[in-house]
Order: sequence, then C-alpha cells, then structure tokens
Amino acid sequence: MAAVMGFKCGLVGMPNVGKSSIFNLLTSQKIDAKNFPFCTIDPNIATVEVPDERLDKLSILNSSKSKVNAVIEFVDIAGLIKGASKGEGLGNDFLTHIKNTDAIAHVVRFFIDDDIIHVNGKPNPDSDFSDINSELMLSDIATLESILNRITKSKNSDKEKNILKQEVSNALDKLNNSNFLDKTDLEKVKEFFPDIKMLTQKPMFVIANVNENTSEKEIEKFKGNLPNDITVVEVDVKTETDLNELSNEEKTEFMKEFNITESALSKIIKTGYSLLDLKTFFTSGEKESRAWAAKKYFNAHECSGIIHTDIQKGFIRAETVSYDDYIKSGSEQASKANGVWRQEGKDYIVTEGDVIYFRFNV
Ligand SMILES: Nc1nc2c(ncn2[C@@H]2O[C@H](COP(=O)(O)OP(=O)(O)O)[C@@H](O)[C@H]2O)c(=O)[nH]1
Ligand SMILES: [Mg+2]
Repeated sequence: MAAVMGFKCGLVGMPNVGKSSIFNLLTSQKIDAKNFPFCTIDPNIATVEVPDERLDKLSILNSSKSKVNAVIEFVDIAGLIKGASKGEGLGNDFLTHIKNTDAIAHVVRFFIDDDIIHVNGKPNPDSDFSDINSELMLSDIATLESILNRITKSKNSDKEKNILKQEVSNALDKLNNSNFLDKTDLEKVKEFFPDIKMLTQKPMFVIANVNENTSEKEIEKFKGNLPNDITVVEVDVKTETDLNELSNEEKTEFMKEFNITESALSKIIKTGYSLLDLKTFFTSGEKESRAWAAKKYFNAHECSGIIHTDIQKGFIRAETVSYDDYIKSGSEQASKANGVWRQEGKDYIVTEGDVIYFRFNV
C-alpha cells in the first residue's frame, strides 16, 4: 500500500445541489500547491489541511521549525446526471475521476430556494439520491461486462474461468436489482484483475445541504430510507460560507445563533476518517511536528513505512508516548523521567494520538 497521508474525497450529486459551493467552502483554507508535489493545478481538485489542535500544541511545545498537517484532497466532480453512464452530460469522463477517489461524498439538496433551478423541476432528496446511485450502478455493470470479456480471453483454465464468471454474474444480479455491491463481492476476480475499481464498493456518505427552510422531518424521512450504515452529515453551506466573511468573534456568536456547533470541514473529516478506518499518529521534534494518517489496524512497522520505506526496512523499535502523557509531562525528557515513554516492537498496534520516534538502521 502506498503512503496514506489522508484521503481523496470526491463530491458527487445532481447539478445545482451545491457541490461547487461545498468544495469552495471546504477548500477556502486550501494549501499552496507548491508545497505538495502531488497536488495538481486542476481547479476542481484541492488539497486541504486537516486541522488538529494536538499538532499545534506539540509544535509549540518543541518549538518546531515546521508543522505539517495531514491532508485531504477534495475533487469537485461535475457533470453527473441521469444518463451519464450512457454518455449524457459529460458522460463517462467524470466516472474515471470517481474511480480514483477513496471515498464518495454524495451531496443531496435539502435547501429550499425557488430561485435555484432544479434539473427535474423540484428537488426530491430520495429520487435525486437514487438517480445518481443508478448511474454508479450502471457504470459498474458496464465495467463488469468488459471484465467478462477479459475473463473469456484470459489464459485461465475453464474451471477457473467459470468460477470467475459466476462471481461476476452474482455481482451483476445485485446491480440489476438496484443494489450496491458489498465489500466482499468480486474477491477472486480482483485477485486476477487487481486494476478494477467498482464505484458502488467505494465508501460513501451523504452531505445534506440544508437551509433554514429545510424541515427536520424531511431529513428524518430520507434517513429512514437509507441503508443504515450510510452516515448523513448536515451542512448549511450558504450560511457557513457567509460566516467565513466575519471576524472570528462575530463568527462564534453567529454560529451559536444559527445552531452550527461544528464546521462542515470538521464534520466531513471525522466522517471520512471513520469511514476509511483511519487513525492519526504524530512525530514531533525541533525540526518538524507532523501528523500522519494510517489505517487503524496498522502496527508500528507499517506506520513507519508511511514515513519512509527505509525506516520500515531498517526498523529497530518504536519509542512512543500517548499524546496526553506527552502533554502532561511537558517534554520528551520529562515523559522518559515519568516512565510513560515506552519501547515497542514491530507488532505494536499504534494508538490514536501516539507520539512516536522510530529507531532504525540503514
Ligand atoms: N439558497 C441556497 N442556495 C444554494 C445553497 N447551496 C448552493 N446554492 C446555490 O445553488 C446554485 C448551484 O450551486 P453549485 O454549488 O454551483 O451547485 P453544483 O452544480 O452542485 O456544483 C448556486 O447559485 C449556489 O449559490 C444553499 O445552501 N442555499
Ligand atoms: Mg458545480
């Protein structure tokens, strides 16, 4: 697995539901592209820092020369409309964009505003949501049909071919019955064709774009119709964007008034991290304090590889202390004196918030 530094989140949804507005809101604290070599200049892709107060504190404590936050990349995927998988709108191009994301944020319009046109005349969260999902399913059906071809042409034995075709056919049945694929579908097919990416197997959450006219009932009704493992994040994009123009003091005051307890960015980061099973660990010293994102199940050895493959190859041990113990002690030296500084081996499952120093040999 390549270095996990955060994740790439694609915004999909019907036209005029607020995708670009959300993209602009989330990326208003966008980091300069030149600091991130993997960052493209595409206006629809932006890299955003994951705010983390713990990192701020560590950086101050160690007077670090630089501070590097974890990042999330957002992609504003325009052009998905009913019929897209058949080439309507921008057609299949944008489906490729979705294939390259780690998670899909499905934006659904709940705000009521007669001035903003809806492509089907009137917003209907349930049918908007299912229209877009149908396009994802149709795209997966097309992918599977081309896979069937590849299986037939492959050099596998007839017995193997039949096993693979059966798996594809089970998946097609699900999709043709308007169901998403499960994570466990197509396991064998993927062993043979590791490059295939199914859209309906991507982790998905919903961003409900609400305004003051949205009724709580409508949201509850929508949630009731969802498969229960889909998280719904409510965001009032317009109000939050307006609040960004204010001073911090005014902002805090108005957030209270509008009952906004947490920023859209913060809610989306939390949802994404939990959907993708990510945890954060830190490295911190005079030179740099840095936050790293890793899969929750990663042990010390795997986490060291996120920083550098050389560290993983020459891994000796992880010296680590929990964030709270580090802050309570006040420094690396003091946490050693307090006996909270631990020596851990390769298999140690890194805990959320651990501050780690990796010892290695090259
Ligand atoms: N009243 C209202 N208008 C919104 C809201 N979000 C987006 N809009 C407006 O809806 C239109 C389409 O928004 P946009 O972000 O471009 O939608 P996209 O097509 O999904 O990217 C724009 O005129 C926005 O200003 C909202 O929460 N409330
Ligand atoms: Mg747009």
